[in-house]
Parts: sequence; C-alpha cells; structure tokens
Amino acid sequence: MKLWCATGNPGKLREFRLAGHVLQIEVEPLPDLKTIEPPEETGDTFEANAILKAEFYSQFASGPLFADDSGLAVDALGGAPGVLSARYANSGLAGHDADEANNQLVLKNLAAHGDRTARFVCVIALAEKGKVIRTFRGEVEGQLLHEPKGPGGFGYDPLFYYPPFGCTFGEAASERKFDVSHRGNALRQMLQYLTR
Ligand code: ITT
Repeated sequence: MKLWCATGNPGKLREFRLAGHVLQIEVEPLPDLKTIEPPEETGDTFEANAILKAEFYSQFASGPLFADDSGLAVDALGGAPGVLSARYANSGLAGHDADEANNQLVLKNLAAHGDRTARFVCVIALAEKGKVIRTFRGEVEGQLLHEPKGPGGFGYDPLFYYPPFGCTFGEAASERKFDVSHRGNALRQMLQYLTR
C-alpha cells in the first residue's frame, strides 16, 4: 500500500518516514511540495485544518494522501497554543529558531501558573482526489519543564517531559517517542482503518 503525505515541516516528515518503516507501509512525500503554494490554515480546530490540508494536497497526488494538523495544548493556558502552535510567537523565523521562540513564549506565559500539564494533539486526515475520507486523532499527556532539555525531536519536544520515560521527548529516541506519541497513535489508527 502506498500513501502520499504532505507536510512542509521536516520534523513531521522524519516521523512520517519512521511510520512507514515501523508500520511497514510505503509513505512517500508529495514531490514538488515546495512549488505548491500552501493553503491558509484558517480552521479553529485541528480537525478542520487537517481536512483542509489533506483535501488541498490530495488534488496533486495520484492516490490517497494524508496530512496532519498538530500542536501543543496547555491546560493552564486554556488549550493554547493549540492550532497556533507553529506560529505562536509570530517571530517571522523558521525552523529551529521559530521553535525556540515558541518555546520561550510558552515558558513566559506559563511562569505564573502552578499547573504545567500539557498534551500534544495530532489529527491526521486521509483524503483522495480532493475529498476527505476520514480523520484520526491521537493525544499524549505530559508536563512542561521550566527550561528545554534534549537535542532531539522538534517543536516543543525539549519542554515536554513524559513521566513514563522520565525524560523529555527531546531526550527520547525517535522510535520511543513514536511508540507513545500523538502522531504515532494517529498513524496507527489510520493503518488499522486501511487494513481492516
Ligand atoms: P505542515 O502544516 O506543513 O504540516 P506545520 O509545522 O505548519 O507543518 P502545524 O500547523 O500542524 O504544522 O503545526 C504543528 C506545530 O505544532 C509544529 O510546528 C510544532 O511547533 C508543534 N508540534 C506538533 N507536533 C509536535 C511534536 O511531535 N513535537 C513537538 N512539537 C510538535
């Protein structure tokens, strides 16, 4: 089975490739993604944005394609940064620098709060020829540290302490993160659906 995927985020792409390997499905990034103007993520929910991306990019694919909308929801911040996770600090920066600015803003906004519970959420939408087929939602709960720890992962991973591991997702090997993560969980649900 071959599935196309569409993301401009290299951290997500690494995890999609790992999914292909671990779950034994063929996951192919949509070629020429960089030449396609991405759709504006106007949805208020992860579901809405995942559907919007999958429906849009599947028009350029020769078969089924999936896209993910994901982020960090912090309890004490009323679920922020949520769907704005990628651009929370509005830094105008890209990649690792943008991630760092976003992490610093979460730390600043959380400084006055005692409760540091947060969850990562990932909604994957599967679509074909511009029409959504189904969505899959995965979540994982953790605690936000007071400073980033670990060189691995991407985004908010270095802040996200996962108690069962005794370390952050930034310190965990990518296969271990995939076993328990929001994205791993959503991808496994999609595979179950496809092989039902
Ligand atoms: P695409 O839309 O092109 O896939 P994006 O980075 O813009 O890329 P999102 O709008 O879904 O994607 O934003 C996801 C953001 O949420 C991401 O940039 C990280 O800041 C954060 N995030 C999501 N999953 C994460 C994970 O597994 N570890 C750390 N941070 C994550």
